[in-house]
Amino acid sequence: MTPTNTAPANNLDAFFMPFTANRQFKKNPRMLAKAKGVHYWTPEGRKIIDGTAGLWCVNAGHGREEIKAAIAKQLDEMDYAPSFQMGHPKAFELAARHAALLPGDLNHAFYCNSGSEAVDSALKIALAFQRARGQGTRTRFVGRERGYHGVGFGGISVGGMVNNRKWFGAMLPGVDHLPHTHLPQNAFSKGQPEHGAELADELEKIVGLHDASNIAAVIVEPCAGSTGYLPPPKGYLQRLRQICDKHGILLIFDEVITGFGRLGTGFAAEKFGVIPDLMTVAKGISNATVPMGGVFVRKHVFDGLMNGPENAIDLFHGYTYSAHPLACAAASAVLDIYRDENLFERSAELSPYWEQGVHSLKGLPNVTDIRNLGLAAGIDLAPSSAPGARGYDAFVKAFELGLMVRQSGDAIAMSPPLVIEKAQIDEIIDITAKTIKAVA
Ligand code: PXG
Ligand code: PLP
Repeated sequence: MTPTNTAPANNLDAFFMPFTANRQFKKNPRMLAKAKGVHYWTPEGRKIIDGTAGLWCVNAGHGREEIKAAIAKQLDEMDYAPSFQMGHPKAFELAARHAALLPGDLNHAFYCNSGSEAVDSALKIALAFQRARGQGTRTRFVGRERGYHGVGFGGISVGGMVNNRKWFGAMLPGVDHLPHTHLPQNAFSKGQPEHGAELADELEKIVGLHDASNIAAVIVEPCAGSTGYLPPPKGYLQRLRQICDKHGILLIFDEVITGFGRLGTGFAAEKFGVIPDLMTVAKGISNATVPMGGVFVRKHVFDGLMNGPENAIDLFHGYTYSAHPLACAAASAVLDIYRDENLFERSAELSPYWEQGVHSLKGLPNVTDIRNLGLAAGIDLAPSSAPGARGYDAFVKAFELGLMVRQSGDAIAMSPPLVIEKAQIDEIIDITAKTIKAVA
């Protein structure tokens, strides 16, 4: 049929919304029509403060003119170019800039279009690397309970969120999960919790069960985001790194949320002084203007894949839109903003104020835990009638009161744009307090 340009007015039916209760939403939609700085506006003109940087992604704030100009310029020059057996300058320039910015010898960049693609790419790079170095029996992966690694089959296999898994039987074979690190004795910790480093030792048990010669890689979020924000216990990531090194297992940090300034450093790897072998990123890489993801790879992994004949393809993997020129242009303009406005440092400077703000909510009805690290936080609420009901009510109430938060079960998470001002943090905390009281 020929497309018509007369869309039926107010018909919300056709859009199959992702991660949404479609019928419930369409009865009472929450629409966003405009965004600038740290605010959204509804179509009716109601102003909403963005407590979550969109979905943890608009780190430099909305409507950045510099990014718009860079995208427009690129679109004028060249809309699209393939990256298979050819290239365009912006991709190489961006990779060199990322390599310079990354800690340690994470100095090669593979590009894709989302965090989910980044995770699948990283898992495949890990397998290919192990095989290329003559250890092709290393095919197993280790993820972690309460981990979120996107929605590809690889990502849900290593991920640890039951609803994202239970509907989709066919997953990667050969995956084990470390225990999560959300311990009751750490409740209301400010920053990294004290207890739980020893949970990394569970990896030794998994090695004992399968033998290291069968394990390709471990993947964890250095600070778990989607399941309510779980900062790593002190010493945990260091221990994980040691055990991986001891057994020749690659360590993958999924920094889709923690990357690009969320923790007050460029990357969590820097913050914790732990360099993973592979790092996945997305979201803040392009400030969410053009979809983009990436896998940053350490020298030894890259070199390990360069061992075949020079005229042979090194990795049989890539996307039509790998290193899309518009995404590269956007990502480069975003790096200029991060640099010129010192946004990673700004995130670090604001964190104590943010920490004080979120922990001031302790003592409000049903608040059972508050966690923070960098410019993000998770607040657990006691369940009401059914699991997730109070969390959902809080999300809806906050939106009514003019604040965007994220809900995960009965936890709410917040991660404002790094350009947020102190007075706006006060506003976020104030509306959150009103929300929590309203859903008591
Ligand atoms: N890894 C991590 C650690 C993530 O947080 C992905 C992979 C997947 O990225 P894409 O771009 O494929 O969505 C993510 C994404 C939430 C929420 O509410 C979090 C994400 C996405 C949507 C919602 O916490 N994280
Ligand atoms: N911070 C970010 C985000 C960057 O992208 C860069 C360089 O690209 C730097 C810092 C370093 O800036 P300079 O090279 O001007 O010292």
